[in-house]
Amino acid sequence: PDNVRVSYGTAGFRGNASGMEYVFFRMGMLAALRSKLKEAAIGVMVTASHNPEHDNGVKLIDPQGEMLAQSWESLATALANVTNDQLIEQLKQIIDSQKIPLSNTSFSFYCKRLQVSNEVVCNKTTFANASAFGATCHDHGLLTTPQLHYILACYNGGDIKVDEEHYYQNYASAFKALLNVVSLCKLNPVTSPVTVDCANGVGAAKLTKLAERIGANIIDIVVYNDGQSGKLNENCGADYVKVQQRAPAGLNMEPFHRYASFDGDADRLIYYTLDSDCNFILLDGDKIAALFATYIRDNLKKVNIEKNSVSASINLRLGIIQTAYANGNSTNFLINQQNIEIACTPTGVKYLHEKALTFDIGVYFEANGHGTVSFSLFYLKRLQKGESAFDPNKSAEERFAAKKLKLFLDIINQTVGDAMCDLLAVEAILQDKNWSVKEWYRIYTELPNRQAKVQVADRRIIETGDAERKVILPSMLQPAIDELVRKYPSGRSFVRPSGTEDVVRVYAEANTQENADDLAQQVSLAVYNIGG
Ligand code: G16
Repeated sequence: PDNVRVSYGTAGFRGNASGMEYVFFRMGMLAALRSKLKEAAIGVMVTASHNPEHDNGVKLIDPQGEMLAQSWESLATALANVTNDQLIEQLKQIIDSQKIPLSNTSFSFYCKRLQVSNEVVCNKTTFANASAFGATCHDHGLLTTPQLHYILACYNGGDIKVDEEHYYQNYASAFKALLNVVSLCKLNPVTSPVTVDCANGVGAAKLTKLAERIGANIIDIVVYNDGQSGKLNENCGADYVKVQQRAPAGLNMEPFHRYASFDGDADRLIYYTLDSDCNFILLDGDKIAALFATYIRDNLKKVNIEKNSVSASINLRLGIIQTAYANGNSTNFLINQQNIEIACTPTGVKYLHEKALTFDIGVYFEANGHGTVSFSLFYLKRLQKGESAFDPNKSAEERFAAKKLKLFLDIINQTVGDAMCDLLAVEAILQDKNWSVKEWYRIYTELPNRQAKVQVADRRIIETGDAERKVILPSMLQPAIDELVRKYPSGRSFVRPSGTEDVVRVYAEANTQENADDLAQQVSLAVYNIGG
């Protein structure tokens, strides 16, 4: 349409489903071209993730299950925005500039659908590829986003028969194996259930299947918001719970029970509970990252991997990657009390993932619950040595810790943040540590914080730097924020244009909830006054 410009944002294209057909159609073409270039299958994920039901979205997945290379995001944006008259010319430009061998044949890609009103666009996507570029299309039907990443990575890794069942079998057995080890070779039933709000999305049916493969005697999962009645992501789901800092509508909570929420496509996970005074306690991506990283670090200490290294001079680097949304107290806790290295990137798991790969063990989580862990090959090799039963230099404790680390690695979906795998990982760690949710949330206390959204005339006038912690343009905005922040003890605030919604996001934290709310409101007002 005239005057409409779309862009490949934080996680692909998003918008009202009714106006997105041409974007899907063209992304189908681009996926086929990328498939020819990479000589591998490319994923096409149809979802608007945490956005409301009337929205839809599309993103491409690269061969190893990673996000589309950033250099291709601008090609995607250009292709999506040309007029029909310019389309062929634009495709030719992409083919020439990327030196795409059009004669390459037999490359397939995966396509899936998630939300209502996707059938038509999805079919167009596959049709475009099949007819215009000769690609073979595999429609995997309804999957969570991380499942598609996983299946694609396995397929391109040579397992051409991989399917959804393979995913369940893989993670169910990894979870059972880890529990088997942590409970000293006998399968302990998990003592208390975990209630999971699935945001009325695809995760409900998938989590039920995964739980069935694990067995009710081992994990007790109660699915809430399974899509039978409520609307997708409406008053429920990880984004709602995190931003509103309250339970999904209609959920009657009990103190110290474990609750979790997925988002609509099940790539985000957060936990929450009530304390004895019925205060709402959130255990978000920061707390999950802290749990994972300290668990890995503590077991690494026991394995004493360095002693077993071929070269004692090579150290394993463990790091946590956060964004500006990470709570100030989580960063303090990790750096000052746990002595764990921290890195900060802009919002978008693609940035965190990239940074995580620079560590041997990169634990990355956005505060919104989107994250996973990446492990280097070097780490894997060290672990294999560490768990070897035949090395007389190792104690039983060392081998035991190495075994746990190896099995923990197996329940992680390294391709992308995966709510189901992350849930299994949290449950396994709590089981191993014999922790209730209470011990977990007490590892540090969050600074009170507030997130807000502001609608302005054009959010693209805001440009940020320093991993989105500072506003560069408009130039008068950052001094205004700095002045407001100075008024509040432990105050911190930043603003950034969203890459998935037409809003400017505002984050504020301070010593009290009242001050955090106040600061968020003042900064929102400054954004509105300057942005119009
Ligand atoms: C996507 C991205 C996340 C990002 C979120 C919000 O999540 O994958 O990395 O944090 O959007 O982005 P923004 O603040 O730019 O709107 P999802 O779960 O919607 O795919």
